[in-house]
Amino acid sequence: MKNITFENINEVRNLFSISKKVVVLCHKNPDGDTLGSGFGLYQWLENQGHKVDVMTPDFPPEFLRCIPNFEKLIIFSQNKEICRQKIFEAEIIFVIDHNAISRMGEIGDVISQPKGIKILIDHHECYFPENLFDFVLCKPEVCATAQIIFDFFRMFSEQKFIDKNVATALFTGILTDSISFTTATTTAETLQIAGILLSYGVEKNLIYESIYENFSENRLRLLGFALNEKMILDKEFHYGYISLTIKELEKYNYNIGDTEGFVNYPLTIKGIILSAFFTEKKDFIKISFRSRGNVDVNVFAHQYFNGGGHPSAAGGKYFGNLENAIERFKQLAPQLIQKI
Ligand SMILES: [Mn+2]
Repeated sequence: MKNITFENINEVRNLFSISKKVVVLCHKNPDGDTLGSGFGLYQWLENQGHKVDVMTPDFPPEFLRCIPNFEKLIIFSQNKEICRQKIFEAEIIFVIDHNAISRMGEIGDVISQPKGIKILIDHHECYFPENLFDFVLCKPEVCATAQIIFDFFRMFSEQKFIDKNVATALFTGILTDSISFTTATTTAETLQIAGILLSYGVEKNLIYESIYENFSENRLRLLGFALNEKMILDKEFHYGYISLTIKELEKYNYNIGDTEGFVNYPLTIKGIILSAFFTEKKDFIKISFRSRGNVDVNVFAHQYFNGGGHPSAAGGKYFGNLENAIERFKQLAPQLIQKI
């Protein structure tokens, strides 16, 4: 495994000197950053004559259709044989915006087998097995993988292959993962890069509309219900949480992506520094965590809830019922908060 640097970028560049078959693997429950990064890379490589396929383990939310070439996404769970074949035939495999096998869904079962050169580009803390990747560009301090992808293009000095489609995809990734340029990890460089991307003609109004003004009535009513009836606050320990059962989700005709961002609401209350959002799934409880200041939910999710992510935004799973998941969280949350 080698970290990609300016010193060895030629080694990576040489891999692309002739047309290659490339597969780009995005993470499960795909979001704007993994798909924006994936399709930015896709268009940039296609513009240089490479043959690229972008895959995810499962379906993305419809509002990400603003990402150019979205319709070319191949869903692994729907096309297992074709995907396996493409992954095994690929000369280069990019893993984008994730590095834990648990984020790869069923692709995780095959990822160690193919012979293709594997390149990881990511902004999560790395827990992957040392020998899985040939090249790694991983910067946990950067707000979005899409920003790192842009850096990667700059290291290549091949900015001429950036076009409006590339810029639109990367802009979407940075916009969504930086929560509209508000996270602590959003820096001057983030805004400079966003500015450069806009100069390629990105229609940011269309992206905003697609992502933030494209909700169903059911989604908004579900949010109302979640905030009004299901949000619990513990003011002593400065945390809040929301939980939703399968039944409640069904009542509001839940669609993939509908609860995106719900976890952020408790954190908008003065004095709350830790938020959790529990969703009941068929076989487990899905949990998202958000925090402020020095409350590290990445380590928390990793230690206690089979997950991980970033210090202020992470996710995990609990294998058991919803009540027990919440109970476990309530037992552990005060310690996490008292630690700081
Ligand atoms: Mn990301």
